[in-house]
Amino acid sequence: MKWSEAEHYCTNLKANLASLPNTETYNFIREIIFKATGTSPGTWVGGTDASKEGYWLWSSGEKFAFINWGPKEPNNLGGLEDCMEINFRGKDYVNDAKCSLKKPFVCAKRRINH
Ligand SMILES: [Ca+2]
Ligand SMILES: [Ca+2]
Repeated sequence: MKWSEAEHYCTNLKANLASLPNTETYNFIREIIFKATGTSPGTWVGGTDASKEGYWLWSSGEKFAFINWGPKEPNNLGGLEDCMEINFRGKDYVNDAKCSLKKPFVCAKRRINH
């Protein structure tokens, strides 16, 4: 799905696209994708800078303090990349990609709901 469609799918499940607050969570999400598919396809997670260029947020509203971008990412290629993709080209590499691309995605629910 497109990033926005994927986020909508998640909110219908009272979840959001997964946020990656730390390296542990990042590794865990990559692991469950690999366990589920046997591969590491480019996958949407909840990071976006669609509302303000260069100002990244998690769709869940969690504090954004992400440091695991791939080298030279986010590069906002062509001025059009506002959505966060992990496993870029099957690699351990986080990329900003064009939100209208169709990719698999991971939803996550917070453990504690306030
Ligand atoms: Ca951008
Ligand atoms: Ca990029």
